[in-house]
Amino acid sequence: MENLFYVKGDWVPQSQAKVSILDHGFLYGDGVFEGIRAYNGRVFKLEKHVDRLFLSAKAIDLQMPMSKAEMTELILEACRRNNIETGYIRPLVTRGEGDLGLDPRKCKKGASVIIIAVPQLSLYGDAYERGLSVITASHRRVPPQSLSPSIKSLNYLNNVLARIEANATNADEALMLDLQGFVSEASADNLFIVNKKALTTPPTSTNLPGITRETVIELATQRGYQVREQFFSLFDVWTADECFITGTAAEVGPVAKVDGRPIGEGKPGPITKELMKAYRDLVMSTGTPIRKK
Ligand code: PXG
Repeated sequence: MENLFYVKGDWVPQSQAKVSILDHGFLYGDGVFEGIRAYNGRVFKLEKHVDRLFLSAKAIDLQMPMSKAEMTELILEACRRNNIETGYIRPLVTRGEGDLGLDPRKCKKGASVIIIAVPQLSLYGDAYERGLSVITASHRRVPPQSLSPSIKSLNYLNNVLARIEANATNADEALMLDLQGFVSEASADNLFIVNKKALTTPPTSTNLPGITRETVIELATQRGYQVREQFFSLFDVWTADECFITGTAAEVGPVAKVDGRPIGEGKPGPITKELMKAYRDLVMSTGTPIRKK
């Protein structure tokens, strides 16, 4: 059975799901999106993802064609139509079809809403047991002075380029620095370092305020770990006791190596492993039910 996607008001099989080549999402990356996961018949942190989608839209002055309640219901419906108990959901909202000019006023039909939902998503495979190998990308994260990192926009070229650098050295992920040389985040994940039972992650002024990041801060605090949000440099990563990335797709991903240097003992550290388990337990036991009981 083919996946069914929501495309501008209709539910269509994946092979027939299409948008106009004059859609400004395609022409200019002019739009916003979310990456959401469902576990065990529930959508994890659905409200937070819908809130962030609407904030991203607001920030780019994109008029959402529906309410948050309607968007929430559509995401749940996408799971139901695809028989998803555990899976990945990708709502996208583009500026819509316009002409070849940049001017958003040309997109007279209004925003295009698309919802992709697929059962399962496997990311790094066995890398979770051995730990991820990460490199530092040579080019810098687009600075907040140019584009707010809080906007989850359809323009990910900066991050894709970082990923290409990781691929070139067979690394699993790429770390990005800000213009000042402080650590910002990975290509699609936030980053934490651990030293003597204290966690540090960069402030969100230069990276996406990740929902997994926020969740991990809560889980770590509940477990008595100190969590600091402050800038740090590559020295602090290379010499950390432990390091991990966080993201909806990656969950809590242990980092074993950065730029060829082993982190700690070069394998997932004990606090990282504790948080990986705590995160797993939380995603498996909370969330918005897909089906009404
Ligand atoms: N930073 C960036 C730049 C991201 O795109 C995160 C951090 C983590 O945020 P959440 O809220 O998910 O904890 C993201 C996540 C993927 C994928 O397939 C993930 C994202 C975007 C595109 C692809 O892993 N966003």
